[in-house]
Amino acid sequence: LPAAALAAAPDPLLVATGNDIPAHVDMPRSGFDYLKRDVMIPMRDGVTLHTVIVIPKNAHDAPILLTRTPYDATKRATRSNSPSMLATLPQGDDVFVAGGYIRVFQDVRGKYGSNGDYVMTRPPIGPLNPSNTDDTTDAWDTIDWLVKNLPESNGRVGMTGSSYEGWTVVMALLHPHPALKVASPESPMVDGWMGDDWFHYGAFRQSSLDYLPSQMTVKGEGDEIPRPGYDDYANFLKAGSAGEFARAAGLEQFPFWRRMAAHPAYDAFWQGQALDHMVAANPSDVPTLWEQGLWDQEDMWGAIHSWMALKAKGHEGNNVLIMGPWRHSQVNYDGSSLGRLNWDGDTALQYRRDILRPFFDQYLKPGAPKANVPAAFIYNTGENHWDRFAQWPLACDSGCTSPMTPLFLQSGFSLSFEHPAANAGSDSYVSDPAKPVPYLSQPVAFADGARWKPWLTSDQRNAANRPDVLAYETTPLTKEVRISGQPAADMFAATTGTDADWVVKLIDVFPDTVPSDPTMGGYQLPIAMDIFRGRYRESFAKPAPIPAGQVERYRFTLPPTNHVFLPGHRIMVQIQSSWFPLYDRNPQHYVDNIFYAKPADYMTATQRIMHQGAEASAVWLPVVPTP
Ligand code: PG9
Repeated sequence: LPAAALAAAPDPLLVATGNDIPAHVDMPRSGFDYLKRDVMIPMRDGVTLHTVIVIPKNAHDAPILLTRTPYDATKRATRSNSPSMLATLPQGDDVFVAGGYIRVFQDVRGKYGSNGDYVMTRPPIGPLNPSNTDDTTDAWDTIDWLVKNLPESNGRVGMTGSSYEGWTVVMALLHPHPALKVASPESPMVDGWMGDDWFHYGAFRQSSLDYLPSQMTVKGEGDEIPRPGYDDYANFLKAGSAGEFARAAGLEQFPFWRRMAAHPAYDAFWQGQALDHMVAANPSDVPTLWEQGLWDQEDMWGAIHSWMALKAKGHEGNNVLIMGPWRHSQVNYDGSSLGRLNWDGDTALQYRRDILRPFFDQYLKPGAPKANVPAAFIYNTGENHWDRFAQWPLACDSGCTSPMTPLFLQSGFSLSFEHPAANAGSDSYVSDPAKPVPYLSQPVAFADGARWKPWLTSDQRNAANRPDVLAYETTPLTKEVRISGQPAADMFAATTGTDADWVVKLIDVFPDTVPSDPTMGGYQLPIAMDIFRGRYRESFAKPAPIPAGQVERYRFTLPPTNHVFLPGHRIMVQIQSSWFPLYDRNPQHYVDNIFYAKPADYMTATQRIMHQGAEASAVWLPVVPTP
């Protein structure tokens, strides 16, 4: 066409006019088995929260399953862009899709599409939160809106979510809306200092640092911290303290980092947001499944301690403990294996199908049968099957059917149930902060999820052979040792320094020959391990230097387990004073705030572990008879 003709009557199929993005687009959704609605739900203070609602086509009288998330509601509700609701929602929602549930994801205040300010795991209204809203009120207001505005629903709501999303479930339980009929906090972040994401018994988890810029640089998804090299062992060693790494990465711009760095001890800041204490002080009637993995590398404190705290106050009736052979959040994925370990089928699906869904149905679908759910449903990682317990733990210090049994360290690096003789001595090692013990063999990058996720099951032989790791083991067992509860480390130890970390690992050593899988011969499988920062031996709130050269007692519980050490296996206990770079290094010379330790503060120390008479170091095992 001549230019003049085109100018006079532009052909839109030939000439670009206007905006290529139409003002309104409606993509065809015929063949979709669900509807998706995006809404902004108003909270009591006027702030609106972005909420994605996925409704099965032709739904009526359907229950609602709600997850409140800091991880992008739109993305959480879109595993794939598919006409099938099953393919669209996350893998772990499979059983709820099959059950005709309405699925709701909501961005927490201040994140992604929601308005308002974001506060990291915002503490409940009170001394640490002087406002009128928290994630308890936001959950309440959301549930209130959902039951009034979803004509397809039956007015009954269940909440679920893992980790941070699990924390939002626990927050909702502090003052639940009457329509919240059932809940499942999965690996909830409950106490960031004692044993969830930020610290373990006061030792700081440097792996969490990337989380800060990824969550708080922007409303959406931020970047992780750029690294000078691939190996985080080298990156963190070069930086010095965790505080120095954080400063160099620009984290001092984040208010949450400044709060955390100012509170290295378990003071009012951490105590004031420890939800296990709060749920027990303010127990709800909502039937609740408290779930965590037996090798949960991120939040292994929250669920078990909340459930134990509720149980101690007599609220077992509506609170159930679930522990599968899983890494963090694996409950929502395939649970057939973890690291080198293979289970009897997809244990995560078994749990979702046989316990989670029937339990939710019972409370959310009038007329549904009563679910067959025991007080505790825990995988037996030695015998490879689920156990159903009418009560748990089976062994503990008091009130259980079996007492705890000490497994004593002995001379000659052996371990046995006999009390060591009065003069059986001690062993020592030199802990050098310049050469800390790696938690995984180098090179190790926190960003390498394939190694991070199963790391708690990793073969401990690399550590066992280091001169700064003590390894004690039994002879091959002639009969099984069955444990079901929480092991406890009980160490009598001295250091030439004035502060020290103690890492204690309970390990199942496989026989040299494993016929079913020869490459597993001699595998050292961690069953329960943790780290304890020595300055907190008398008080978590008020640290104190360790008197150099003096034997002190260190007692701390290890993560829960339900395991059988089989005949032919050995039991091993390893002890070391660093676990790097996962945990920041203890300078081994007392400084007020380890975040700000200077290079000159890091000192070599000789650590002595006693195993004699009144100083009989042991790991106390929840040993139970063979049923
Ligand atoms: N473990 C993660 C987290 C929870 C809460 C605070 C910080 C991190 C998570 O997986 O959500």
